[in-house]
Amino acid sequence: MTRLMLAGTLLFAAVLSPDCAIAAPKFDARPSWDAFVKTYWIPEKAQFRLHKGREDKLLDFWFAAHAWDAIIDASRLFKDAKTKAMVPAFYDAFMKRYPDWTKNDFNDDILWWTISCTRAYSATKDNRYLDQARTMFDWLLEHEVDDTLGGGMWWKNSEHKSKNACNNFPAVITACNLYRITKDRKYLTAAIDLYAWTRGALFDERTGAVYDNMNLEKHVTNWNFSYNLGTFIGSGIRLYRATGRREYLDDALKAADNLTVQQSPGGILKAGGAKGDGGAFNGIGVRYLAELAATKDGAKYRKWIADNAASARAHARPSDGIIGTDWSKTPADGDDIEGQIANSSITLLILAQVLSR
Ligand code: 7K2
Repeated sequence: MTRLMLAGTLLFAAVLSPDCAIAAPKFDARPSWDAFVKTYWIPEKAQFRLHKGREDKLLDFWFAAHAWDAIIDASRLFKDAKTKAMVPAFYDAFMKRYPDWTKNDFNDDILWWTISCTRAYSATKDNRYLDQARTMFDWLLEHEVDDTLGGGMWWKNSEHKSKNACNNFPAVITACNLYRITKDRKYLTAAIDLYAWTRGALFDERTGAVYDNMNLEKHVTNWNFSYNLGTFIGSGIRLYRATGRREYLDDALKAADNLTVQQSPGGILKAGGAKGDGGAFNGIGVRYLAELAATKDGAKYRKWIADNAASARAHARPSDGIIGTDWSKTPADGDDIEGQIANSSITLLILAQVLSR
């Protein structure tokens, strides 16, 4: 073969398969988002239902925060008027349901919402979201952080019996977001202190696992959930950005390895719960892994996100396009896929599209 012939063959190959040779194909989450909205959104209530085809239960306090996060993501990605209008509509309807968040015993629940409020503020610049995030977070700092056990924030405001990963890392994320927006250093100090205590109490440096909580007897419950890995990653990324200290990034990378290797046999994340709280965990894990994957240091996780999203979408239920808790198994028509589960899956697809651009 002459050199000219070889060049011609290569050129021909590139023209034939430009996607493979040059860029990965773009992932389109829109049809899956539309299926999710069609199945779970109740327009008259501007909220999501818990069960397909029923209106007796809406997504509750903490599931609603993650659903609002998905709305915020979708509005930024798709940019259409209908999706954008869902951001304030959902918030207003939620505030009618729960006007006073301090009535909720779970500090984690309040913190999922303070995170979402800072995100909604960044997306819309509507000050009500920022004011609400600050008011609630300042209240938590004042009443729920103390030196018992050496530091950290209590899990519940109705009783002080344990300090948990599920509230402390969301507190770090909120504090970092508030610091970025307001430049008030009290938030950075709070983030550094809360992270230091919780990392010391609950992070396993050897395996990258993030344990669940420490109780008053200093007993550590060593469950290692994807949502806690996620918020630990989100905390590390933010503190690395705010301080430039590499150790925060190294922590995040270790937890990301735990999530994408130990928690992902065969490369696909282990299924979340088939009902209840566990159904929301994987969406949270993926949210912060995707943030890491969007950075140069975390680029190696892009393939995991793309693979998981492709597998999840390939296992959408043919009758309604809804994706269940197991991203390698197609749900049956009779399966009751709760809204927080479908929301976890659509979150993965939306973030995969964001990363594929
Ligand atoms: O024990 C805590 C937490 O540390 C643990 O990870 C999970 C495991 O269970 C509880 S958190 C459960 C509450 C979360 N907030 C909303 C409440 O309705 C919910 O019961 O599942």
